[in-house]
This record gives sequence, structure tokens and C-alpha cells, in this order.
Amino acid sequence: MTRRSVMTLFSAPEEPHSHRTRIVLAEKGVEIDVIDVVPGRYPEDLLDLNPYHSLPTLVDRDLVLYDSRVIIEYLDERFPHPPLMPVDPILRAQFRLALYRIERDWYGLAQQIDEDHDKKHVARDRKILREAILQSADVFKVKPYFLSDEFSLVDASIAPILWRLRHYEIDLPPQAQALARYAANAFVRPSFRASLSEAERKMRAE
Ligand SMILES: N[C@@H](CCC(=O)N[C@@H](CS)C(=O)NCC(=O)O)C(=O)O
Repeated sequence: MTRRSVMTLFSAPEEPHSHRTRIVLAEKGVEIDVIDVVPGRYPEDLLDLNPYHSLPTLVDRDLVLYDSRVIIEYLDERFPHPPLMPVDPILRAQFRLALYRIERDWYGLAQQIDEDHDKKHVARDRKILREAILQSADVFKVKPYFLSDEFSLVDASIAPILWRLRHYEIDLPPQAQALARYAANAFVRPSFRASLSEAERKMRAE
């Protein structure tokens, strides 16, 4: 079911912060105008609305939000079903901590890989990101999703990075089966398929 909405998302079609926002929108079944923005070529409206000119930026009537974390938490509260955060305060705190670490470590490195022009730096960042992902692999043995039977904001944040592993030229070893299974679970979700931009679809085209 789609809900009527007048929201607009300014989105970077190749970029994980925008991707996780599109996944959450699709999970919630929110109808939205997605405006693909090429970084550096921002529409006038966006320059007026967001002092940081960052993507993604969400416009919901008079409300303008930026920073993907602020946006996805807002969407989860504005459209409570299906809930994408646990109810228990301790679990919520653990999920928030996971979001913090994914943003700081994985998203930070991914951005450096995409933006740094120094080959040595990129090779170093690839290696660090690969190790960080492998270090977390045991978490994915426990449940189908991150510490849960239900898909959450944490999964919506991890999936864009796992989707891009080939794009980042990162191979996972055969021992990382649980991680591969977890990724496959996320990628087959209708919301995940619906979230993909053309450029993202091509990232894993055979
Ligand atoms: N913390 C922000 C980071 C987003 C981000 O880095 N977006 C890039 C994507 S292209 C961007 O807008 N860069 C251009 C800029 O910051 O001017 C978020 O979570 O939304």
C-alpha cells in the first residue's frame, strides 16, 4: 500500500547515505518524488533549503531535513509501520550504537574510497573497510537480520555498503558465509529492489 504524500527527496543516485534513506522510504511504502542530483550540480531549491548542500535532503511540506540519520529516524517516527527500531531501551541504544559505528567506520571509509584520488590511500581504506566488515561477521550468525528477526534501520544502513562491495573492489573470503547469507536476505526484499537507482542496479549487473 502506498500512502499519499507530498514529500521530495534530493538524492545522490550512487551514494550510500542516500541509498539507506531510499530503502527506509520503500520499507514504509511512502510515495515520494525522488530527485537525482549529481554531486556538485545542485538544483537552486536545494541550495536554498540546506545550508550544507548535502545529500540526501528531505522536504516534507514545510519541514526540511538533512543528514540521512536525522531523515531515517524521522521517517520511522512519522510512519510507524512497520517499525524499524526495537522498543526496548537497551536494544534501542545498542542499535543506535551500531548506527553510529557503521556511519563513522563503514560510511566514512566508503566515502574516502569513492572520493580519494590517491591510489595508495584507496588501497589502504579498502583493506581497512574489508577488515571492519569481517570483524563484524559473527553478529550475522545470530539472526536473519542485525540482532533481530525483523529488518531495522541498522540493516537499511548496512545493505548499501554490502551492495557496493564489488564496486569498492572488496572480496569476502568463503568463510564469510553468514555475511553473504545476510546480504542475500536483505537484497531480495521488495523494498530493497525498489530502493535501487539505475546506477546502483548497474553496480551488480552481471
Ligand atoms: N552526514 C551526511 C553525509 C551525507 C554526504 O556526505 N553526502 C554527500 C553525498 S554526495 C554530499 O552531499 N556531499 C557534498 C557536500 O557535502 O557538499 C548524511 O548522513 O546525510
